Amino acid sequence: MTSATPATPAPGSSPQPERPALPDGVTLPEGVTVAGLRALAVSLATAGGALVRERRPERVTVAATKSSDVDPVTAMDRAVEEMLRTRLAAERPDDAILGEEGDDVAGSSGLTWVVDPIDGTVNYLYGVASYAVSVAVVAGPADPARWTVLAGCVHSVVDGRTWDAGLGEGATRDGVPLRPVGPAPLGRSLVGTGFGYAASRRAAQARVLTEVLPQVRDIRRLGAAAIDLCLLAEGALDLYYERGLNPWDMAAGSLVATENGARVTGLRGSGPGEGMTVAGRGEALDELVALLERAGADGPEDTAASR
Ligand code: LIP
Repeated sequence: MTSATPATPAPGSSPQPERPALPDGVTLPEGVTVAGLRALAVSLATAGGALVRERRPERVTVAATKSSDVDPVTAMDRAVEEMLRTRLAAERPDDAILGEEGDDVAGSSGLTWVVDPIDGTVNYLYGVASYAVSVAVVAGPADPARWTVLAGCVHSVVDGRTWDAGLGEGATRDGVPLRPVGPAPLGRSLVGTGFGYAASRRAAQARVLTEVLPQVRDIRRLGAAAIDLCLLAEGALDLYYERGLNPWDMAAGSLVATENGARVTGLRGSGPGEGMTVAGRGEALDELVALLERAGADGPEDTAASR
C-alpha cells in the first residue's frame, strides 16, 4: 500500500465522503484518491519547509546560475528537491516527476508530480521572507494549458502558512477552508505581478507595467508566484499576471486559486503557461486580459536590451 491509498471502511462505519467528479478522460490509478494525493502533497511541502528552516545558513550563497546570471540556484534548492524526489520514488514509484532542479522522471501511472523546492529563490537568497515549497500532482500532459491539477500544496517557509487544495474539494489555509472572495472592479484591484531573469524580458514587462499601473489600485511584486496565486485565492490580491512562469511555479497555486472560485488563464483564448498567466475573478479579470493583449504583453521582446 503506498500513501494516497485509502483504508477499506469498517462495516457500519460512517459513509465515505463523496469523491469529487474528475473531468472526462481523467482517471486515477486503482485505490488512489484526490484526498490521499492532497495529504501527500501537504506532507512533502511541509517536510521541505522544515528542511529549509533547519538548515538555512546565516549567509546564503549562489551555487550556480541558470537562464541568466541573475537566475540563481542554491544548495538548498537542490537539497529540498532531492528530498522530495527520494520520498516520491519510495511512496509513489510509478508516478512521473517534473521538478525545477532535476531531470524529468518518467512514470507509468499517468500521474506527474510537479515540484518547486524553493519558489522565490532570490527572496531566499536575500532573506526576504516570501518563499515557498510548492508540490502538486497532475493528470495528463505536464503542460499548464492541458493538464488537470488533482492536488497541491504551497508551504510558505518563513511563517509556515500552508495552502492546499484537492480537485473538487475546495482549498484551505492551515486546514481552514478559504472564505469565498468577491470580484473587485479593475480600478480598485490590487494586482500581483513579477519580472523575468532576462533583461530583455524585464524591459518588455516594464513597458506593459506602465500600461497597467494607471488602470488599477496598485501593484505588488512579492517575488514568488506560488504564494502570489494563493494570496489571489484568499483575496489578499485581486488580480495576478506574469509572463514566463514555469509549470512548477504555478501548478499548486493555480489549483488553490481555482478551488476558491478564481479563474487562471492565458491571453488570446489560450490556457495559462509560460506565454502568460493571468488569474482573478469576474469582469476585472477579462478587462485585465484585454489590457494585456492591447499592450502586447505576450509580444516579441527586444533581445538587444541585454544586460
Ligand atoms: C520565481 C517566480 C516569480 C518570478 C521569478 C521566478 P523561482 O520563481 O516565482 O514569480 O517573478 O522571476 O521565476 O525562480 O524563484 O522558482
